[in-house]
Amino acid sequence: MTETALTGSVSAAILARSEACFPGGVNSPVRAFRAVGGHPVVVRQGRGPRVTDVDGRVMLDYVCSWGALVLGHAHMAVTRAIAEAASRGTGFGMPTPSEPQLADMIQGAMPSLELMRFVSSGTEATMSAIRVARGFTGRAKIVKFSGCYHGHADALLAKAGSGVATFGLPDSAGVPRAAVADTLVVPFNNLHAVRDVFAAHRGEIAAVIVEPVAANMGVVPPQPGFLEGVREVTARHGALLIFDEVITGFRLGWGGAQARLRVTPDLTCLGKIIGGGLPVGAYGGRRDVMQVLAPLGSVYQAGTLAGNPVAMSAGTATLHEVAAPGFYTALEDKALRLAEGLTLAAADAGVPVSVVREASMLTVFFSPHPPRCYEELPSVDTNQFARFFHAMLAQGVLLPPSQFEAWFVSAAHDAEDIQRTVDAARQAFAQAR
Ligand code: KE4
Repeated sequence: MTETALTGSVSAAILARSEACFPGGVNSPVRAFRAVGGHPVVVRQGRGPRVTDVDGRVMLDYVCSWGALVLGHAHMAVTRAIAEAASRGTGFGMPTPSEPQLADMIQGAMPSLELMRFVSSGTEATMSAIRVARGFTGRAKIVKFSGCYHGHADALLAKAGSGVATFGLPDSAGVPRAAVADTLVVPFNNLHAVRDVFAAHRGEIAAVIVEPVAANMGVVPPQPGFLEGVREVTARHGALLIFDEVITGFRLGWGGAQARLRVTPDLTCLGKIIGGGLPVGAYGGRRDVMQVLAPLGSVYQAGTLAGNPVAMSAGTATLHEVAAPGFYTALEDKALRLAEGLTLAAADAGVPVSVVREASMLTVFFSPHPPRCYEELPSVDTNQFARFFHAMLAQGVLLPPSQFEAWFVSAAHDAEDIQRTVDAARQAFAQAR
């Protein structure tokens, strides 16, 4: 299938205009399809598990706004809540009842968020959590894991330095070395490395930030004991443990990864699902830690649209739906059936893949062994994934346009959609060989 097959006249015209307005024609790099080649899909609308592009092509969608749309597109409860909130005004820059309404639901699901603050993106949530940790501990260094992505704040755009030093190097142009000088980068799932970095920087580390189930190198779950070990080391050294649950929050279950894996962080970052597809992020945790924030304390963080009532309403409507008894069981059953079907289809096609699933998110790694950390990713065949991606797209199934992202199943995907996806994969694996 040629890469341009899916670009019709309207898509091409809109992409041309977009390229005249935005670098690469997109407002976020991954949307440009650079990792898989070809032209981006230009979406006109979404409904349930499907999106329709501007040339009228309908596709089953497993991007789901990068995980935010756990209910699927344009869920009636969410769109009604947005319209109703907007009819009362789109924002006031003043406290509104919508903020504690959403916060109460979050706290009910994740009691570790004794105090929290809403922001407008996951990046703002993690950036602010780092600042709070540094303000609370009076320490400057932070530890992150290679392959974990926490948004684009300078201090978190760091890649592993060479050797034991583990000092971060800028992972992007425009990030000065000074900005990552206090960022230590160690391999995910490597508890020895965590212990070593704390031993080497005794009393200097403010926090460890981690995706409790990594999903930005594809889905890479923690090895047994890893998170428990990180929890023990941070507590012993007086450092804070920050769970970046922007993806896993309300994705892995009502209480997110911290409930599912039974490890309680000091701070949690949230996003995506809590906004129901609108721009919402949040960070929160221990009361004593969060009280360093202005106006109570001396750590500053602010935001014009933080707690925006329309966005709050979308989040509240979404959490109300996912709180329904049996919601996550049904969602996870679908993802299990999809993962099993994909595994069988690849085996029948003689294509070595590892399907890694955590609850309702999964990644098909084109490698016989599932990667346990970023350093094991080179064994994955990204060219084969790109061929598979386009073969699926040609059959009307839209996957995340990168081998190192997660597929998201929504409550709107039904048994027929799952079967259709597996049938398309049967063909696509054969074509990707
Ligand atoms: P945003 O600033 O993009 O809302 O959130 C940043 C972020 C923080 N933490 C985690 C674990 C994340 O996955 C993200 C953003 N996720 C990516 C996709 N994996 C967003 C897609 C994009 O960058 O366009």
